[in-house]
Amino acid sequence: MFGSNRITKLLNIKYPIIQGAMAWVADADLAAAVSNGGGLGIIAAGNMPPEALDRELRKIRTLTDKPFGLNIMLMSSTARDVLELAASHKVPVVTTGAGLPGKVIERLLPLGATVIPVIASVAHAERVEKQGASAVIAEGMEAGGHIGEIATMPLTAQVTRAVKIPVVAAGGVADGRGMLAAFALGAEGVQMGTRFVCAAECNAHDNFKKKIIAVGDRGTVVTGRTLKHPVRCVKNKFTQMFAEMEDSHASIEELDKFGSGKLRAAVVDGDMEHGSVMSGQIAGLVSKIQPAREIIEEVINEAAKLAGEISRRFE
Ligand code: TUI
Repeated sequence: MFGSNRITKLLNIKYPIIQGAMAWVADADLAAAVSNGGGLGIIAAGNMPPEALDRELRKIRTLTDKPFGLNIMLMSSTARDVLELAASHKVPVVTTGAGLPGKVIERLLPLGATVIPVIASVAHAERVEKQGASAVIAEGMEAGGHIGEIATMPLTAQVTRAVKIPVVAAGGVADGRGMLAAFALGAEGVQMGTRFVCAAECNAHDNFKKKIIAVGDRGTVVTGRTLKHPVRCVKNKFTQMFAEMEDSHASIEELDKFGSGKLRAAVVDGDMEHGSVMSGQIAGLVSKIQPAREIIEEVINEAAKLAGEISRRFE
């Protein structure tokens, strides 16, 4: 129930839905499930040791013959190794986040890879377009994890005006209504993270999934603004303590030390109080665990039905 557009053609996928790259969460199992469901699954390298990432990249080829992506978190000390693994494994699509992707584009474009940076401003979108990016993911501050300052609606509306390459909207999208809203603003695809945490194939701890299902619209908070590194997480003891440390002007070193290992604690150990439970503001809309394929089909069918209803309203 979806024709095709520049994003489906560029990525060679059925539906223009990309799974958000979530460190510790987005492994070969989740990415393969999304790709097999007609979207684009993404393995998040995060801070993964290169040997572990090498195993995930081998594994995904055994789980799907569909296109998939790899995300390079540019702030990570392993980003260079990840880039070389993307090259040696001939990963078809590479997304980048949390930094400027010039070197990634320079290295991978000649190899025929599709490079799609996540951007959080118009200036950054224009810059990566000039550098040769194939498309951009415009991620608003409704998203979970490390975020920019602009909300998805104004960001998407302005980025789609500013660049010629296709734009994928991210942050605050978890259903067909959100997808259609993004398309109304000129996006040609959406990226969803929070909803895919609750995919049946996602290996995140059950406590994490249950937490996403339990929280409402006001369940998340942004910490790290004083570090110029804002991160959105579910409100808990960890975010409360982090905010208190920021209020009392703790040093970057102290905050880094306090934050270290907390995402793993949430995703792997299921510690919902002392872990960093990264989630988007749309968590309140996520109500159940379902196979990735079902999530994708539900979103597409809802968007298609709603598009018809809305167009009739304007006749
Ligand atoms: O990267 C993300 N989201 C992330 S990365 C991440 S890993 C992490 N682990 C532990 C603690 C903290 C983070 C969790 N979530 N999204 C993509 C994104 N990129 N959002 C914002 C940006 C961005 C911001 C500034 C990209 C480029 C940029 O460039 C400005 C500059 O001058 O560097």
